[in-house]
Amino acid sequence: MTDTYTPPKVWQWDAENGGEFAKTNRPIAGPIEEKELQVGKHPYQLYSLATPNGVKVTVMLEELLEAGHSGAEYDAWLIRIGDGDQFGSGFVEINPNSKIPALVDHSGATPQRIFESGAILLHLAEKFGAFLPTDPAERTEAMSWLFWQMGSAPYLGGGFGHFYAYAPEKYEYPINRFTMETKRQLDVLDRQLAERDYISGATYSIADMAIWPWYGLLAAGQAYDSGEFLQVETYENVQRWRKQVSERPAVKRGRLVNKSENGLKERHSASDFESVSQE
Ligand SMILES: N[C@@H](CCC(=O)N[C@@H](CS)C(=O)NCC(=O)O)C(=O)O
Repeated sequence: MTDTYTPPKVWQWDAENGGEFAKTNRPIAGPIEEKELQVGKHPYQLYSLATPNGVKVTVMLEELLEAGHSGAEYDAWLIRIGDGDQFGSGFVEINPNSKIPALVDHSGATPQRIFESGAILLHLAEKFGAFLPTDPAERTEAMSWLFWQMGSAPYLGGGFGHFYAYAPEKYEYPINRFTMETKRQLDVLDRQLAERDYISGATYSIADMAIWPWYGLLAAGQAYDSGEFLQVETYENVQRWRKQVSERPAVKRGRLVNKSENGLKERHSASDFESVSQE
């Protein structure tokens, strides 16, 4: 490995050179093997993993159930992205983008696939009339923050996280660039939360559910072992909000779903949580 890299005229795929993600990073889409998905008895079938993008959806489903929407019962199936489960034919049929989370809504006349965590949150919020304000101005504000998260988190996860924590070698340029952006994003949230209890206003919404698993856990020092490096304690409003959200029973449960260690690999019933600690 040299310190500099001169790109060749034509990029070549070196399957062994993807660092920790060598098995999953691919320049092509589509399935690599025939593999059907399992289907349980509940209206919602979730295929996911307890990463920040996955947790958004399990928190939303648990919040809906906590709020008494029994129609939101779900089966959650584990997709091990490190083993390439997202490239199985059944998964690619429900998400041609081969990334978790993906949901199938069986509550209508024909099953409806939904991929992209933001689209899943919105689908469920509209279906149950919950966690999205009905006032048009408040709804638009919540949507702005939902889409802010979808556009911003790749700089955190795919940028900062990869170059600071996962890259096989550390380089100053990308670490500086993405640290700057990550701290700027934390400051955006900190200023927003200085004036309101939740991200988009006085009430907890799908905007909080989308943002908390990324920026809440980052602020808690639970992402990329980067708490001290980013000085996360200095974002005081983010700290107040992330603690408030993490106390919600549905958040505690949602975080445990599709977790291969110290959690529930699969979730098929509320009673499944009795076997694991929610603290
Ligand atoms: N924009 C997508 C991103 C989903 C995403 O990046 N999922 C990651 C896990 S957090 C994944 O499945 N990675 C597997 C891969 O890239 O092969 C969403 O919000 O749903």
